[in-house]
Amino acid sequence: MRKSSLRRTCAALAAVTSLALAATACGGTTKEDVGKDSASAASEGKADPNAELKKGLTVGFLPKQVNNPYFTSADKGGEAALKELGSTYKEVGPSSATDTSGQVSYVNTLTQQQVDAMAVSAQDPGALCTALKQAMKNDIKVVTYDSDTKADCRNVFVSQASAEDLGRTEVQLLAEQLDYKGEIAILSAAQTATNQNTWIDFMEDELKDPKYKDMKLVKVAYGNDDAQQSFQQTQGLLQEYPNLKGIISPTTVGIKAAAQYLSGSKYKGKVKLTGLGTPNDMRKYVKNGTVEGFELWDPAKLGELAARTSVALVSGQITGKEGETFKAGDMGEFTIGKDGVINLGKPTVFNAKNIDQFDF
Ligand code: RAM
Repeated sequence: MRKSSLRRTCAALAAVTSLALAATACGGTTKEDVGKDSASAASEGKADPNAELKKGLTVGFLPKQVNNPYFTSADKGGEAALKELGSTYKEVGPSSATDTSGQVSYVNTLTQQQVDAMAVSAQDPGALCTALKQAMKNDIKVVTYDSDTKADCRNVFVSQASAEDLGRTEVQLLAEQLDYKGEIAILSAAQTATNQNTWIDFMEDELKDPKYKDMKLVKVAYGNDDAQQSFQQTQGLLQEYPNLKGIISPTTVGIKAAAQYLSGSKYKGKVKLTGLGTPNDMRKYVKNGTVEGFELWDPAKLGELAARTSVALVSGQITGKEGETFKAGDMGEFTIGKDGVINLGKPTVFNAKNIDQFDF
């Protein structure tokens, strides 16, 4: 048996049996080894940009939440790219965006199944680390997309756009809509979500600029990427803060539920709403005057880039180090930035003028 297959069989054993049993069977894989930092594994070897892309690979997608239309689009993009590249796609994942232990089990499942790479959108920055390091230790490439873990717990993070740009522009969009005045709130996803929390940090920083001195962030509420909870949180915000003038919801599930609530209430058009939404979810709320403008990237392109990055890693074209470049098919060339982050590009701002040009 090749060393790598032996290691991967051991990973499978460790994931399905007790660690002690796996340690015996695999000649000394100890609990300590399992928890060890695998950052070196992440950047092991030298990148060969001319290496041929491997075929016949299996890449597992593990979104934050499987029944979220945003991830359905993202993962479909991944599936189409893998098919084109002659590899196999599979998707596993929890149905709730707050099931972190479920996500850990799914990482272990993919490790047991000895996939070649996994693309993961993390519900929590740290909770998946041990399981992801175990996967990397066993020659499985780990890409995070959409929502990152810690940098040493994956090879590369495929980011939708610069987190700083996203956070700051959402505040700018809302400020223009409410003329730089009034109380505002944020309706986020899960309290642990790495992506939303990073954007919120930049929103809070942006609000420190004196030009926002007449705007006040009164609350960050969490709808857990659940339609009903997000709807109720919006209702709660307006009851608690009757002078609320605007809401930023940096989640496709949250912004849709908030728009639905506002649209059927006396606040329609008066309380401004922006954030991150899909044009297909938000079209009717733009047309009926509930929402003026919001932004997003194309989720399918994000999934496609995650798939192409996974295959480039397994093929040795990249290892995850800053400065490495690779060609992602028709998407063009990408360069790995600081901390192993690849940016998809700039988001699009949607409003009544352009929304009909988009279908996702
Ligand atoms: C939701 C999820 C996802 C986020 C989008 C904007 O679908 O929270 O992680 O990127 O919104």
